[in-house]
Amino acid sequence: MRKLNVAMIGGGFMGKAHAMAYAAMPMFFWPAPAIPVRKVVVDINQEMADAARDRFGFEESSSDWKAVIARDDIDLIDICTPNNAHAEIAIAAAKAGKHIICEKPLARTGAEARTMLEAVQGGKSIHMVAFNYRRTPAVAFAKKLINEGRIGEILNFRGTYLQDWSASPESPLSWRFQKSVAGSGAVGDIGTHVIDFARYLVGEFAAVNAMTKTYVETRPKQTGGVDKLGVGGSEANAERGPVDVDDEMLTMIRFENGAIGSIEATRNAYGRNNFLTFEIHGTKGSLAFNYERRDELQVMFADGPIDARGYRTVYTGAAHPYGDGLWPIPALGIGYGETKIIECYDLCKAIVSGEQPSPNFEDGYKISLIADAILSSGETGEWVSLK
Ligand code: 4PW
Repeated sequence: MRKLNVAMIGGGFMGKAHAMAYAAMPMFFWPAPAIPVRKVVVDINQEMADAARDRFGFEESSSDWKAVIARDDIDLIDICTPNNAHAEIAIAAAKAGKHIICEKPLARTGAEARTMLEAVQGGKSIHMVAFNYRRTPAVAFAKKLINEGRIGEILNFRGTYLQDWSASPESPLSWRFQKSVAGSGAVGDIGTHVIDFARYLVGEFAAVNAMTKTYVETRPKQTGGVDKLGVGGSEANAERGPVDVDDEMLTMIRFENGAIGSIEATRNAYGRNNFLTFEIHGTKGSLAFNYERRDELQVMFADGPIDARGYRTVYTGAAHPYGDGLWPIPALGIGYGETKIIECYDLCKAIVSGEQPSPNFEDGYKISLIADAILSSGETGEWVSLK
């Protein structure tokens, strides 16, 4: 069975998710399309790289990503760094002819994303952006129902991504709140996941009209490099630094196919943990999904009996997308880990077949352009065209 030697750059929170997926994928999807080998993990210094090697089961560790990309025995470069490092690493990996998976968002801006797309165009690299949530079986099932016409023509899309891990003003000033590193705040960090849902399920954006807002103007400077997502990470009475990104986005959408919609995303929503949702209404029915209840898809087909109208819950299992590799009984529980395992499965299939997966760098570029448009509209209050 083909083996794929993986070099993972970045051993933090997303590195853990990706490393777990490389180890577990063949256990779920057997025979696996290929066996990922956790060959080298790279981090910002050798001590952190050694710790990631030991923790995540890699054979080697390094603090020199350029040397690792130059190795002939590496097949796949996995970028799990903060956003400001994505472009340089991905462009070098493309030039070296490596396959690439890059964490989302692809880049800090559309212009930066374009340089990454141009680097892979015309080459043989398989490239993917890790918008993992579309691979939740319930979301993939929604896509199947839409493709089959089960809800008819889509009229509208309503998406949210609400979290509260940074609602406290004492949540540290991590890289996610620094424009030079992240590119933007809620828009790029979590809004892009909903944009990916909307493009995947409804279609291309024609225009957006948005509001953006920063609620917390300063945060305590973070101690240490680890991205704690709001829990701890800063000393009591630490010096505070300025926040120069958005905490909230709220946008209207015109889709190219005539549908309309909205997206709201913020990390300042006390009471909401990972409240990633969509609701789609069509001419023959509706679909609704809430990631916090990710085994479930709410479906309503308008041709049902009038005295039984309403949403009903479908629990995903063996009869649904990816069901042949996951758990045998519906509602046994799909987790964040399973979405990354499925992502790894589809990436390995793509590398073996040579067929580009989605979302790839072109999707990542289009999503970055939409994020730019939302930020621009948030400044002007005007509609911004994507055409
Ligand atoms: O991509 C997002 C991250 O930036 C994830 O969906 C969750 O929110 C987990 O961490 C952050």
